[in-house]
Amino acid sequence: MSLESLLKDSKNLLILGHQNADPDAVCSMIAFARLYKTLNPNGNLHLAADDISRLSNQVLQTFAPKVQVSNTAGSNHDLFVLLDTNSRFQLGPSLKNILENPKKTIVIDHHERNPEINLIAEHQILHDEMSSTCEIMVKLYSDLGVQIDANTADLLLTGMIFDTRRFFFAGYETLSTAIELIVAGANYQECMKSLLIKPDKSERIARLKAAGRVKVHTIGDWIVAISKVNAFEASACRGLIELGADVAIVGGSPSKDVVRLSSRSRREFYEKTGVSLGSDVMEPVGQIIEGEGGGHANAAGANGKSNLDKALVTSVELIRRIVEKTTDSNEDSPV
Ligand SMILES: [Mn+2]
Repeated sequence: MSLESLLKDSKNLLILGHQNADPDAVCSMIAFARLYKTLNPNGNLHLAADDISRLSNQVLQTFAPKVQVSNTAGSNHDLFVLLDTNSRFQLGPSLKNILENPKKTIVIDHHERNPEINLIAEHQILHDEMSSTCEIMVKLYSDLGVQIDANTADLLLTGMIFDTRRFFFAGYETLSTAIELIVAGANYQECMKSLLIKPDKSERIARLKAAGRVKVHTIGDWIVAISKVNAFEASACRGLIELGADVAIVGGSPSKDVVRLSSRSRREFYEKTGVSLGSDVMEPVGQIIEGEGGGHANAAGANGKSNLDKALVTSVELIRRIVEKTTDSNEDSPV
């Protein structure tokens, strides 16, 4: 069945975005709601996401202050649309059990395909070559012959700017679509502005404190920054990376018997040294702080009870050992 007839036949549509819905999710949800109302003016619809991000709230305030995104699903829906996600789990705790019937479910997404997608939805509009769900939305409007109004163009362009990191990840197709939206009436400057957000005061103070207390270690050509702060450790790590570190490790002890560590590295650091912050650093350091650690190659953390200083020193030593080993073996090998 075509998307057009599915939408025309539905009397009560539920439009879902992923948890902590980002601007791409929220903006594509609104655009889809408007597409539905154009094709089916008498239809009812409900927008739901487990929660929406602070930045998405700001975008809504700017372009669609009257739109309500609920954290509950409502009832009696005869059609479900999942936007910007293709997994049940991503819907979050309050909505993950809401999907009933794959025949009544549509997934529209640009993320890597979920192997279980056929169990969720019979109707799939998947474009992993596209920058964002908002970009897919532009294509759907054009396929269905519906014009994009200026306000919807603002929303869609904002979602695209967000998901492409201000067009860092963009090519010919994405840029042409952005131009198409500007021609439809989107105000590029307003879209950019809606995405500028100042972190909370407490978060900015934590980042500045972390910068003030930083200890800098150089390992080969790499700069490893270590610091201590008792709140927003992950944000402090990102701050230190922005200042110039290749690796940042920030630890804190916000209360007695609580030790937390957060770490971040540049992608290039992992690619060239092979040091994975999750398995090579935070996992072993988790034991030192009498807790557990892990995570990804470029972003990892650990939670425990004690030995914060020892953990920070050990983190640097673990990194040094691997980096020096890889450098040695590179020097040994004939070019
Ligand atoms: Mn997205």
